[in-house]
Amino acid sequence: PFLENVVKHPNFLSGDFNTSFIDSTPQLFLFPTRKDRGTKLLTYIGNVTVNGFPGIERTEKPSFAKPRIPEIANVTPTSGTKQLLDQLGPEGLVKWIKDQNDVLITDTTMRDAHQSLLATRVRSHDMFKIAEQSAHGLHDAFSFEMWGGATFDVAYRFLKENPWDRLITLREKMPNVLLQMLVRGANAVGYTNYPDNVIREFILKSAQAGVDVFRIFDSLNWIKGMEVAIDATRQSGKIAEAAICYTGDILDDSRAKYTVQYYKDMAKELEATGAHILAIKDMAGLLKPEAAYRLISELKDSISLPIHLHTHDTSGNGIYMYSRAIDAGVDIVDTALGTMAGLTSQPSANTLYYALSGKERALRADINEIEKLSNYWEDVRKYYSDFESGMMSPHTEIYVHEMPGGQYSNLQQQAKAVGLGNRFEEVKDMYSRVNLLFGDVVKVTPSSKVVGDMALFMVQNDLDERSVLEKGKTIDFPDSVIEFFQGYIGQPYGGFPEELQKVILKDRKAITIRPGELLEPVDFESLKEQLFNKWNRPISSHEVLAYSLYPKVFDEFMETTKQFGDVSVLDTPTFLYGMKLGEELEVEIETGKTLLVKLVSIGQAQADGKRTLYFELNGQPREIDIQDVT
Ligand code: 3PY
Ligand code: ZN
Repeated sequence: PFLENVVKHPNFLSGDFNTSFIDSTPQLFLFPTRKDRGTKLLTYIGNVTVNGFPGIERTEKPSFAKPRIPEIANVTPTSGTKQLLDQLGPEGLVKWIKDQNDVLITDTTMRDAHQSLLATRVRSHDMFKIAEQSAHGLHDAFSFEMWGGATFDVAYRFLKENPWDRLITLREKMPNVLLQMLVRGANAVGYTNYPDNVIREFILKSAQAGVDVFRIFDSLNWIKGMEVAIDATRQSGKIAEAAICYTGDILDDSRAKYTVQYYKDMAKELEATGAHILAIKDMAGLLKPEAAYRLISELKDSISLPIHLHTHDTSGNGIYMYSRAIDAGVDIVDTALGTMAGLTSQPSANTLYYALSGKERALRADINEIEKLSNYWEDVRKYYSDFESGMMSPHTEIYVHEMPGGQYSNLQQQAKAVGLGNRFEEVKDMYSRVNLLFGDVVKVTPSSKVVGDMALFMVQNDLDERSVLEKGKTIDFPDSVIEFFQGYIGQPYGGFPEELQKVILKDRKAITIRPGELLEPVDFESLKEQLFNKWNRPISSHEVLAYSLYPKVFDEFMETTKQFGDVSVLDTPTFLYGMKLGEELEVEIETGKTLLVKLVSIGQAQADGKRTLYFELNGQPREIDIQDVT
């Protein structure tokens, strides 16, 4: 077990071989007894059973059908793009993409699809159960997008699991296809700018842990905000996919700011900056079919990079739009498995497969395998039904308000929280007005949040464009809006509207340089030491990075694991709903080690609000006291 622990140790996997981590990692020699782990898990289960899970309507644990898992032969999956990258290097892979005529897909099921449909709540447990099958069934895919964006902080914050473990395990189980992540440029996987050395270290460690393709964007399409991440990716020997966020409408002459020329100029600059692939990131699903045809055709004539197109199917036009982009020669498109596709998610791979039948450029895929993988996700999606957005049909109003797929339900929640739940129509309308007030900006995390915060603020305070300018000197604007106008998330194309900037900033200063140039580098060694002293155990470089990005979230995660242990081993219904009286279940706490848990009874609440839960753990009675806070 020692060797097994060592090779699974995050420092081993993160490439920190140089340090004497074995000597400095006493936990490798501590094999927690079943009792410790068992008690902690029972405490978690007891707590969810009594108090529920945040965001889940409290009902008794529903009965879910066992997810349909396709059977696969016990052989290594057919080699794919990962082997090509290893053999040919990034440049060779780029040449391979350009030399072949079929349409390639990136499967987003494990990242953007659930980020956009289920508030990013899909757990690693459910991904691991289908990972090997996905590697077999989708061996022809260009990549799996399965990391980055909001998945990093949601894993720690809400799922109480380590996102690095997700990456490392998926890498092991999916060795044949490229793994791809979304990086918000200088904001990494956060909402604020980080020091350059944090960005570099984050990319290096992500590359070592398994990421091959880094899709890098800036929330204002400000290339300066992307340069460090692009360079770090190249330095790591991985594929730098630089993204242009698509906004506005190139078919609408009255929207003169974001023209085809604007996109072509940016594409050329990104090519010169060292991008291997160009991504068009249509984060709100605004790109219309003929616009796609025109944009992709003109980009193909202007640059020599392969083009990778991303969209959200909110309007329902996704497949038609892809079809036109494919006619124009797009190389790769993002799709999700059918049962995790459509609406605010990506267009369906299954649908695209049939949409292209009879066309010259086909989707090279085994549709039967894709259908089987989709069946699995149809079953698993039911676990997370409380996190569905409630959108039932395509929404073409997206073309008017331009809100990114993932923001819609979020802003709806924010509106409810400040008492504007029944004025959401006004909030959406204000969102597009704020966009114009700000000078028509790119809206994607984190700039989209700034526009959303301002829209809520204006509706709440009965402000309009005129009163903001006239009374603004006496108004305290939301922090995110002030920081935006200070230049702390970068510089918008065309600059800030000056009069509004003065009103919002008052006597604060704005910067025009890269925020990263002003931020002190993080001293990782001393941070490691600090965290070691705080948590009284060795800290891996992954943990140091997690703390550098999200100090509070990381600390809370450490507290939770101290109390409950590793809850990622629980099946999702138990993780979200706890147990039913009399229920028995098996929890595999590590390969070959299973706990048998039965919930026997739940005692009455005592005067202090505590209840005793009576379990059987591997046949032995066990009592757990839980504070009832319902
Ligand atoms: C993210 O930044 O998480 C996004 O998905 C943006 O579209
Ligand atoms: Zn997206």
